Amino acid sequence: SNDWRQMWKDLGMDLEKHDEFLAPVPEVYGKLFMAQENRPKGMGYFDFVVGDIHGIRVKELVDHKANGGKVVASFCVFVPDEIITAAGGVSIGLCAGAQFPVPTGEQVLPRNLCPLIKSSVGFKLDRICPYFQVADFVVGETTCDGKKKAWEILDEFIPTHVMELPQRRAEADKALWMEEIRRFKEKMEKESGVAITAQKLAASIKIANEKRAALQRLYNCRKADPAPISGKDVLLISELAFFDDPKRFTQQVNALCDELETRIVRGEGIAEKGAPRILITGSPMPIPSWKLHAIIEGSGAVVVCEETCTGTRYFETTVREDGATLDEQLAAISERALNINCACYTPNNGRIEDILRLVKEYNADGVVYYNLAFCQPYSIEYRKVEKALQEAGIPVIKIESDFSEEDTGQLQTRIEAFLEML
Ligand code: BJ8
Repeated sequence: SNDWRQMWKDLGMDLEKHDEFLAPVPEVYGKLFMAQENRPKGMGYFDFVVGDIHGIRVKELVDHKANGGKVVASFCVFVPDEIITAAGGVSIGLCAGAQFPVPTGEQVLPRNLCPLIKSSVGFKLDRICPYFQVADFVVGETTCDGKKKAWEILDEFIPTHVMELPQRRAEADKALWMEEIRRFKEKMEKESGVAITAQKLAASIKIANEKRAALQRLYNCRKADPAPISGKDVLLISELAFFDDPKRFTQQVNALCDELETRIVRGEGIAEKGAPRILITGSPMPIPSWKLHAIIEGSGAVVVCEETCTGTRYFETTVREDGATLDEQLAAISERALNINCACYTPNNGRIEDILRLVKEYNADGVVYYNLAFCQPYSIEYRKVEKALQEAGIPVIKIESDFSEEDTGQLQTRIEAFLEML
């Protein structure tokens, strides 16, 4: 609408480039999502969010700022939303999964770098992401080398606060992260002018946990055969979880779950009963990286779970709600990050246990190991995951890819061959 154009202009966006970027979305989205047969009606809300992806939600953030609130952008599930919310801020997850801004990212970053990082930085440089434009500052983390070093460059374009995430989980590491949590709390208080109290923090922990619980409920629905919802629809919901209003989002996910639970009772599904069930594990799939799900589900299988940060790693670890004092609450928030099994940790055997458990829980027939090109932590960890899966007799295939469409044909062939084997 015209209103949004003025808003985008006021946010300093490149309108021409932005038009070019969004132009193919309706067609791609229509084919991939809207064309699914027997799709749950509860997807209507999420279709609406995508249909107006740079509109109404951005307007809410602009209004939030006009009322004196802060908007904080982040790129990792380790960053504590709870602290941002408790200071009256809004937390927006900005990881990007589009090919479009990658060449621009490559102007300031090496080409042989993870596409997620190049895409994220490219969005800022291209000025085509209104969420980036509306953000007051960015919170980075010292996870993989690529991200850690990219923050130095991003900081030239938008203020970037870096949290030092430890690489191990011993007592000294826990103490370091606890200090980083405290330093971030102080940063948020300074930026917002709002003192974070135990009462405010308790409320924001509850909001974040309720969102996690709704996503867990959604994932539980996928354990049914036939699966009541497609993997791509759930992936989309996970992607939107990073920037939608948390309370509204939680309500909509729960409404969808009511419908899915009814479907399960009736034995209704999106895929046929007995269709091959796939668990995906590996690098995150930020919006709009739908390629792998599209290929798998286009080949007659159904994705039933993602052990990724746009999947179980986003919601399975919650924050304990029994903290009575601010110190106890901050400790609980700090604990959560150390329980997330990201490949940036060493060792990271918990991830292998998670994958084996999830294969059982979701009754998966095979595992697709998704590795973003040049993502070293996940690529190296493959060896251990593969060995554990082989020992358990679970078929696995490693797919290395990026956000471009260049390898679609080749991936299709490999996935089809894998599915035939199951
Ligand atoms: S908790 S997975 S969101 S760091 S940027 S590691 S894809 S080379 S994103 Fe992550 Fe936090 Fe861990 Fe999750 Fe690889 Fe790319 Fe690095 Fe990445």
